[in-house]
Amino acid sequence: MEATKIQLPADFETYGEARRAGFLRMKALKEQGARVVGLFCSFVPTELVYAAGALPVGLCAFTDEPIPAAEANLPRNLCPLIKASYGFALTDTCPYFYFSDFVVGETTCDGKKKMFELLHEIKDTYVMQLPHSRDASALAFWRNEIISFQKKLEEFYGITITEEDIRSAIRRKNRERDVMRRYLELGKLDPAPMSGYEMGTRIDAGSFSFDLEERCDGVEQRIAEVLAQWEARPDKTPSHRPRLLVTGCPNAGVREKIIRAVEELGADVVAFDTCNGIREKVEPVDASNPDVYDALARKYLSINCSVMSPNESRRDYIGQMIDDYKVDGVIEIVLQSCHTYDVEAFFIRRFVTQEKGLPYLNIETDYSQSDKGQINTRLAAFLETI
Ligand code: BJ8
Repeated sequence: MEATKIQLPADFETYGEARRAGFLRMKALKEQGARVVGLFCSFVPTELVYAAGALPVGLCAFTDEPIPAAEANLPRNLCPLIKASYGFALTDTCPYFYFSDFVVGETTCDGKKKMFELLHEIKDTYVMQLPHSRDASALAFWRNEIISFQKKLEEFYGITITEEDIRSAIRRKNRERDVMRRYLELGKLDPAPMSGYEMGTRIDAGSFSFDLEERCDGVEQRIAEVLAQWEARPDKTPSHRPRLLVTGCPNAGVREKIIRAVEELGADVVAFDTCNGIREKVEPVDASNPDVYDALARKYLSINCSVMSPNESRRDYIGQMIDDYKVDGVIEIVLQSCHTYDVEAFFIRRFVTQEKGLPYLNIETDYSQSDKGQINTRLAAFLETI
């Protein structure tokens, strides 16, 4: 196996650094009167938040620091992401939560939707009722939920959101999706032009630069740099490092002990079927649809998260990614007590091993460091099978 060389750009910011740097920017924006809406999930149509002249901000949920406090009110055997989300609010240690005018939740998984009831006691938490299928009645129901969310924004801020406001936000968000998708698709190049650790971090950290256009421009610039470096590489032979696809739950809270670790062991993470990967970015909102709410409803219902049932489209998409990114193995990350990803892993494992003939590794973990050594051993053994 080739020596480990994770090349990070000189200006690379870790997720924690980007999160801290964003605090001051957010404080300054609030002092200038900015409207801020806190959220947790890819299903929330941020187009409406932008259309309201507000900034959507992803709330802190990716470290174990506030979990002990959260466990005073929540069961211990709950997903760490849910406990951290609530814990940060409870301990008042997430400035983004503090600066949010209100929070938007969604009925994705059972743990989250019940946690939002507790969260509402701390701050106004508006919950979108997400249907869990994609048939015609689900689509009509979700379209109505989107209209209700618009009303919430209008009433809360005392404004009127016009159709043109929404269409303009759709154009801006579609551009963002396109830029992020092109950045993530650099992983199709062989040898891999950058680390998966960088890719995932940059996507997550991007949410802390609140100017959408500036964020897009920064990533466009990084795409150009990466491509120029890749074209100029002295050795033109393909890499022998295993190329991995990571799928499953959001991975920001376990990125160091899984993604960074496997790259240090000699593999390249080239593709992400996750919410900080291409999952939400692959399909734009259809700007030509005359019914703007139908366009939003269709786009967001198509997200291949395991809370949807059935969810075959996730398998289809993973299969396509395996081919397009020339993947040699798949790692599925399941956060502890995440039942939907845990159960759906049965289909993903069978699909990857039997239909695609590739090795598959399932890692169930939480945000603690207690299983770091064991995970490292399993990752090393997994790479031996490729
Ligand atoms: S669209 S992946 S961000 S729901 S909180 S389901 S890990 S038990 S986060 Fe998610 Fe939206 Fe889907 Fe993406 Fe499991 Fe934990 Fe629930 Fe979770």
